[in-house]
Amino acid sequence: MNVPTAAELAAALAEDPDGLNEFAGLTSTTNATEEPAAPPSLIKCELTGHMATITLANDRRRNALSGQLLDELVSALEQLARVRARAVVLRAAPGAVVWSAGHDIRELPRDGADPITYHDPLERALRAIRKHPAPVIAMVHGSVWGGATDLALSCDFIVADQTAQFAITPVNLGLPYNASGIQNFIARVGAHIARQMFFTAEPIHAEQARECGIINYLVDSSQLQAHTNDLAERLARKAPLAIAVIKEQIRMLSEANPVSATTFERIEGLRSQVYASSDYQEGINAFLEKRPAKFTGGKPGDPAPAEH
Ligand code: KGJ
Repeated sequence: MNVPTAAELAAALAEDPDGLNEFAGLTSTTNATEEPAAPPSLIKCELTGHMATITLANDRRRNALSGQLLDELVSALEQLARVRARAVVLRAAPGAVVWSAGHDIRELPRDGADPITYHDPLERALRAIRKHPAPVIAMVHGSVWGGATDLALSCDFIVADQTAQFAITPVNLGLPYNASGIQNFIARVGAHIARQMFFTAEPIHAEQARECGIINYLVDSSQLQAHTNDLAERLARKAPLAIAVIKEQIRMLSEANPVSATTFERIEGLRSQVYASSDYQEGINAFLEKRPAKFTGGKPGDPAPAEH
């Protein structure tokens, strides 16, 4: 994979302390004959001075958030924290019209297990962004789907152009979204817009996304990169320790939402009825077979619906 190791990053920084360091495409020095070839990297990571850019680079799969892509994203963020990058831009490759298609639907479990647990790679990535010490800026051109909307909303800023649209689509899959994700949406857009987004699964377009606080800066496509880089440079000049500690306080205080153990257990019990249902299996089958889903709303144990 072409995400450099921390040692490679540190060496690159040491070689050119005053100038612009770029480490895209640095490869591991491991002898290729010792291990089977790693799959091609699904992200690209570059460091220029104190500013880093992580590019989602799997347009063939519309940057679906597979375990591999998310592991690489988490690893890149860890390495950028070690070299003290002061601002991180998260973007899709130039020309991509889908920023990310969300959770890799092919990797959702089909065996009755909770599809989005605490240890799911998507959840790990969301936490890695929220806990990253430097500000993370999502630069959005194009559509953002499902868990990718949660990912973008977990960033500290969203800079977008008029092509940006954001959808959260678990009801298209019969999937029970999880409590931390729903909390994130309520905190960012309020319960009213969260209901609109979750119940319709329809994309919110750029203007409404700006009005309801999803997008911080809505700019012309021709200015998207310049505006984002300018913001990153301004952030990189601020006191990094103060930013890191204020970011962590905002995270902890906005997540400080006391829920009793009983309530949490009730939420988990309700969710399990959904991922154990035939609707969940139908939602995934319909996506894989490229057809509209036919949902019945039957709970586990209900008799199968009669064919019409
Ligand atoms: N997971 C896995 N594979 C995907 C996904 C995905 N989310 N999205 C796209 N792909 C695959 C397709 O199966 C195609 O594979 C290829 O990427 C190009 O997609 O048939 P293959 O070539 O083998 P496609 O559909 O041909 O591209 P477009 O026509 O450009 O349409 C792009 C769309 C993003 C509109 C479309 O792919 C789409 O609707 N994807 C699913 C979007 C979605 O609902 N994502 C939410 C997933 N759910 C969640 O994230 C969560 C957490 N949730 O709770 O629901």
